[in-house]
Amino acid sequence: MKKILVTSALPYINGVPHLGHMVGCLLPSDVYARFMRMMGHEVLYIVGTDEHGTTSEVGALKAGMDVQAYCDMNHERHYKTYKDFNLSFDYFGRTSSEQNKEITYQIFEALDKNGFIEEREVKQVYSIDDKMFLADRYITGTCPYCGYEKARGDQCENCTKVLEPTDLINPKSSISGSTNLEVRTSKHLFLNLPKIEPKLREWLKTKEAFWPDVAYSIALKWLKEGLQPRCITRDLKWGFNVPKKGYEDKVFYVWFDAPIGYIGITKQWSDEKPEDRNWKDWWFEGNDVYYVEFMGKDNVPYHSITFPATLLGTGMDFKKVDYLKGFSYLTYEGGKFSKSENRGVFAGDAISEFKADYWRYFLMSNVPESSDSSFTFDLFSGVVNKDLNGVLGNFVSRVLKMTASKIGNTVPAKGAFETLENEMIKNLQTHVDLYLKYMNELEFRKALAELRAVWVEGNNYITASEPWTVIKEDPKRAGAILNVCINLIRIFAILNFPVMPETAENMLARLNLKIDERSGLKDFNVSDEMVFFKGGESFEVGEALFERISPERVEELKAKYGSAK
Ligand code: B3M
Ligand code: ZN
Repeated sequence: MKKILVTSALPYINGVPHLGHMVGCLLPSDVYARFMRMMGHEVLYIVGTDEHGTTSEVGALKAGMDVQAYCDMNHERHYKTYKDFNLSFDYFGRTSSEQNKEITYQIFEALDKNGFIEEREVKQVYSIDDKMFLADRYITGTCPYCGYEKARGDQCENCTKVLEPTDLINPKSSISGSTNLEVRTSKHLFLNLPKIEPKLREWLKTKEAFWPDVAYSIALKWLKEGLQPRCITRDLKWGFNVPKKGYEDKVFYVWFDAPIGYIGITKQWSDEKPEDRNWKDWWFEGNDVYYVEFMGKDNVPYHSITFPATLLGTGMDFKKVDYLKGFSYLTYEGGKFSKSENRGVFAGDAISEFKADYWRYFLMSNVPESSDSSFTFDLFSGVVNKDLNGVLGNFVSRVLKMTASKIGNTVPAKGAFETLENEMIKNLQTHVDLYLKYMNELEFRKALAELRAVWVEGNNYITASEPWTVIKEDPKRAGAILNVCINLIRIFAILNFPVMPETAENMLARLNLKIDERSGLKDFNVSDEMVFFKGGESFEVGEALFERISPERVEELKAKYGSAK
């Protein structure tokens, strides 16, 4: 048994999560956490809201609310959305918590003591019309590196290059659109990344063989381009005040305290039950902890360079990421999701249309692992109708209905396995082994293809064994075939659980069973599992597992959520 720490990029408090956010970190982190629990490991899965920075100040201003109240309200909204998607985090915390403040201060003080913090005069963009310093994301302009015209002052989302606001060509305020900007000078604190670089390179080298390409290559690209000292303070009100003389009026930059938030949230979790939880067990001297982080590729530089450098600079033995899973993007009907243009399916809407598992399955089987992937309602309905209804749902209802009508609502007696069964079990074990292997390796697309192949084996088996014909001549053998099929329903449910927890529980409930979340997949052996039901156990047929999506419904959905431009 291993201790596995799982974190997902912490969503910005004022953002409205869409399917791209779900698939680009949150869902895969949940699938992985569930999977690892079912493999018998001790998992701690941490998520929460990223609350500081100008975006929150601006959001609160627009909502006419105090920033704290605005964040409280939105924290609840995020929490509800992720619960609706059945994310199984152990704690959903906040980067603005007292715990995070305490740890952020400790880390800052250690960095300062070790000589990694330096003071510099900086030029900052002040918006005369908005009467405020425009931080980072609130300045847009042309990226000096790739020419992308809508680059933000903190990062160009086109080439992923991290920027300083003053790098932008033709900058304007994205709050008011004003170009009436001027550059003012003030003193700020910088994290001296070049000074930490030797330690960082040494650490990063140990990841080369393990990290997926998307993540490692971004980290490497950053190092090649040369690290610069990074400004970690801002002239804002909402944030942790900087505990250093002369800087009390400034706050830490959101990207300084946000990743520390993983630690702060772990402490929130442990403070709730200090008698049996200790955040330090997960974050210090963590040779017994395997730490996996999930995020979109634009987050990779912060998690592969700045955050590890921050931790390394403290000289304390903080746990650092062991495996960094970075994702590309999900497109919506060939374009981008956009709240302002009302294009795309946002997480709350998604749940109002279909239950979480429809989305979970579609998104996980199309997760943008090595390149961007697309969401369209045509693709979505195809997958729901073909895989979920045609293969999985069809198998379950066919088997249970047939058994109920021909035999009754009890599982028929088990019989001796014949060649058909032995062949099927062999094939199934092959797919199961691959499924477990790919899940272990975080190769989700491949894993989901194997999961589907598992269901297909069930359908092939029932087609080949023809219990509806056999029953006329040999009811005992037909019963034995249906016994195998009902055992398969249980097996499928267990295998489905990390991806489709609700469906799995629904399938098991028909068989009067519950899922074993804490080790159900450990040493999963198909032959052993195939003899779980001996016969005589009662079951219920239940409703269809999934609804089919008609072409008319697809058109309605496209019209409702916007289609490609
Ligand atoms: N909130 C950025 C994002 O949502 C940021 C992640 C923080 S992770 C510590 O893309
Ligand atoms: Zn660019």
